[in-house]
Amino acid sequence: MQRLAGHLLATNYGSPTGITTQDKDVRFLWNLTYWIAIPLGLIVIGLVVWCVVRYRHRPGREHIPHQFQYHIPIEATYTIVPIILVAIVFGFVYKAENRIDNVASNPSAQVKVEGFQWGWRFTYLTVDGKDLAQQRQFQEVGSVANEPNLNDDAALPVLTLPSAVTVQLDLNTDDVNHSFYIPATLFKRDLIAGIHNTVDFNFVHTGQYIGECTQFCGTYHPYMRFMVHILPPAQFSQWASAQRPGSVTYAGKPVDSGISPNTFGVGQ
Ligand SMILES: [Cu+2]
Repeated sequence: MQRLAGHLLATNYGSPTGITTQDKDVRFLWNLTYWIAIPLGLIVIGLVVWCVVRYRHRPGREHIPHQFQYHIPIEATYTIVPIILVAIVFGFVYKAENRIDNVASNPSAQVKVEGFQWGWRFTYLTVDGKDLAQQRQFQEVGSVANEPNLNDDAALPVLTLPSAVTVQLDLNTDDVNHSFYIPATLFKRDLIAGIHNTVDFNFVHTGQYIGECTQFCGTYHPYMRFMVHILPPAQFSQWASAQRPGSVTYAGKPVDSGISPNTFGVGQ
C-alpha cells in the first residue's frame, strides 16, 4: 500500500514521466483530471456516507422518512457544475491537442515510418536539416516481418533518432490500418490507409525505448514491435554519416546489399 502510494505520488498520479517536450501537455491533462476528480469524488463519497449514517434505520423508528421530489437548487447545481467542469477539461484538451499536433516546417530530422503486415520500415528523408531524398546521399531502411524471434528485443527493427532537435515522422501504412505507439512518449497515432499523418517530437531524454503497433491488424499483429534509440545530436550525426546510401539495416545492423527487401516480407 505504501509502495503504491509512493508510486502514485512520485509519477504524476501513475502517469509515466515521458521523454519528449510534447508529453508535458499530455501529463498536464492527466493531472488536471485527477485534480478535478479527487475533490469531486470526496464530495460524492462524503455525501453518500453522510446520508447512510444520518438516515440509517434506528430501533424503535418504524416510520419512513419524509419523502419529497424536485429540489430545483440541487438539481440545477448537479447539472451546471459538471457542464462547467467538462467545458474546462475540453478547453485544456483543445489547447493541448493544438500544441501536440503542431508540426515544424523545417525539422532537423525527418523519417518516413511505414507500417505493414507485419513490420516497420523507417526511411530517412532529412538528417541534420539536409534533404537526403533529393541529394541521394543516405537512405536507411529497417524492416522486419513474420520473424519468429520477436520476443528478443535485439531482433527488432530500430528507429534511431536525435534528442534536443525537432524530429518529424511521416506515418504511413502499406496495407491495413496500424497504430504507431511509443509508450514513453505518451503518444500514439493511427496509420490509416490513404492518409499521411505527420507528427513532431522533441526528445529530451536519450536511451532505448520500445515501440509497438496498437491497432489489431491481423494474425501477426503482436510481432509489430520496434526499438527506438535516442542519441545526442552529435552521436546521431555520426551514426547517420556512417550509413551507406540506400543501405538497409535490420535490427540495427547493416544487411548485405544482395538481400532484397522482400526477404523481410515487405509489402506482403
Ligand atoms: Cu499493425
